[in-house]
Amino acid sequence: MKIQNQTLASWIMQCMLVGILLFSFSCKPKVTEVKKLSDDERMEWWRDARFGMFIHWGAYAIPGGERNGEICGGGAEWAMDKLDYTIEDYEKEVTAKFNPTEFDADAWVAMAKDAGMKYIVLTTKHHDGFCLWDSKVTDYDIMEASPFKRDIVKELSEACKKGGIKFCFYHSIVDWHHPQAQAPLYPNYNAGQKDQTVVNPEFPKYYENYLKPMVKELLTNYGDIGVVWFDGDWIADYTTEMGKELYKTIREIQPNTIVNNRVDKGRMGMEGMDKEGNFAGDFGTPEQEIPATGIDSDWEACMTMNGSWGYKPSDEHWKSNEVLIQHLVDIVSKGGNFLLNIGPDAQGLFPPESVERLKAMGEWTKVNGEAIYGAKASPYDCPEWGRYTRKETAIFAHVFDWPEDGVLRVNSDVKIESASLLASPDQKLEVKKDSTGISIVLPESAPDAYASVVKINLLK
Ligand code: FHN
Repeated sequence: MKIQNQTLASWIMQCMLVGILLFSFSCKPKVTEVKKLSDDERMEWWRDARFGMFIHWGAYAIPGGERNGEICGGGAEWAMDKLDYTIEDYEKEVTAKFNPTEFDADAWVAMAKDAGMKYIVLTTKHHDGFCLWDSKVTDYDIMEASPFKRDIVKELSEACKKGGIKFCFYHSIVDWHHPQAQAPLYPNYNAGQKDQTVVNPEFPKYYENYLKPMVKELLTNYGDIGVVWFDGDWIADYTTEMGKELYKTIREIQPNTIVNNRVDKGRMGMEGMDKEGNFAGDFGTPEQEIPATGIDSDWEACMTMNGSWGYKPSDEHWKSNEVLIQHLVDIVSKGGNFLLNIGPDAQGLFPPESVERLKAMGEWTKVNGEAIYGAKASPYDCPEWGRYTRKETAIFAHVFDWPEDGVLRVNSDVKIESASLLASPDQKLEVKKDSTGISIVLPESAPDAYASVVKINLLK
């Protein structure tokens, strides 16, 4: 009987052990084997995408660049610095009131997709230090410091996944809220760290115990991250060693993630490309400007629709649809990507002016996307009538100025098999060759007011 009891007891123990094992396996998140890609393979989706949406969103949407009747110059996301909030004022008047109940991640993704954008870069933390995700590293986040208590990064990353858009995140190295990120002699939040000789001895602690763990958290809890987009690289406290280490850390967690060049110290100001030297980062980041000519490396021009990254209702200097569409073409013709910004309001809605522009870009990309996605830089100088982009078997002539005589003069090197407008692909256009060069006979009026695209199939 004793023996039988012992056998029964050990059998029960064994069953319990197996049960515990099975339970713990079923609770573990599925780990998918990640194949480490070569650099070209890793960059492929991004090089093909060409067009993405930048979203500058945070509690700064509440003041919208205005405080007590004063309007700040430049970007409204700098309100904390420019409108002289103390940290306490900002927490009370701004972050504690951030409750964007109209936020609908699926609607944002749908608008990006309809515009023809292939990826979204969201500001997870801007210079004001407020975090849009449920962070275990800080309480200064959407769950603890604001009444909203919804993890915005989770909602948007999931909506992106569902919608087939790459989710990417922006993260500021500068932090005007964290005590260790302030240069002690500069109570003005280390905003621009105007005197680069002043050293903040606390900054390495902020880097090690705050910035790095946050980046790790974002890379671990929100699925595949397309791009990590740093900003605030200019402060002297942040070093090239930190940048290189951060880059390595990111690639260790998600080997195929792409990282912008502001992770290191190589950026040449707003021009955005790397200085000579050994710097970490996968692409250059010209800001509010487009290089004059093509550049033989990866780059992405980021740009606002009006003059502000964050929501700023007083700024009515909206770029026209024509300018935005022609910027997209210009950038792709020079081998770059276009990251176009939206500054949602404090309720979580895109400003109507932005929605209107996104729609116009969507109408254009629906007809002419073939000349953008997967297209490469023009092999020729800019023609006077517009721009060229190219693919393996075709050249695309983007005509900004429709020729009055109805004849498009193209580069004399182009070996044309046939030509047609992307707006009416079944209608072949007449191609003429004479002593003056090669020309394509166009219909009387342009199918698109801003950029009509002629696809030139090349002779094999
Ligand atoms: O200071 C920021 C600015 O607010 C905005 O985020 C842009 C986007 O590229 N970057 C900074 C300046 O380089």
